[in-house]
Amino acid sequence: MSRLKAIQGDITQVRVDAIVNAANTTLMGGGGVDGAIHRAAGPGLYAACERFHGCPTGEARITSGFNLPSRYIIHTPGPVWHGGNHGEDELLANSYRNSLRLAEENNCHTVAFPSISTGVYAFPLDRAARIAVTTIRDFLKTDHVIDEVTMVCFDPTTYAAYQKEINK
Ligand code: AR6
Repeated sequence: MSRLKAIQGDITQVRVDAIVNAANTTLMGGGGVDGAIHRAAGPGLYAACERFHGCPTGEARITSGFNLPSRYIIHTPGPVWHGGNHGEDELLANSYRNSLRLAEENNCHTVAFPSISTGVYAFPLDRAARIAVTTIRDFLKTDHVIDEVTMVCFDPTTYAAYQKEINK
């Protein structure tokens, strides 16, 4: 059975060992999924994130899940789309890979991702889905900690793009 699946839903409601947040380099919250996660987790998350003093694009940091049903939140700033010739593909792959690495190090068996960079950061959806699915599958080949990765897609178009890529 595949260890990677896509569902449509709100990632703040999902109960897994770690959810990933599509953050920005300040890690101090924002709109989109980042805003939703901060609102649902409560003010403790803001205080925890403050201690990191930011995070470079493609890297990841982990905090507790605070008021969320999930145990941990992994924060990663994905790349802003600047046309595709500014290392965007590699940076997006780094966000997925470094998040999975932190999940593995923290003994997480179940991990949920939003569609990183395809909202405010304007990364083309089909290209992002291809990179996400390839990177997650490559990681899972050598990982023996993570049982299941779920792509939690907020809208039907995003869900269709990931579903198509997973079924290829
Ligand atoms: N659950 C799952 N997915 C969601 C949710 C949710 N509750 N809410 C939105 N999405 P975006 P980015 C989807 O813009 O492109 C923030 O301000 C959304 O529909 O949240 O990486 C940060 O602070 C889209 O499919 O993230 C950064 O400044 C996907 O999540 C910036 O936005 C990503 O959209 C990051 O931009």
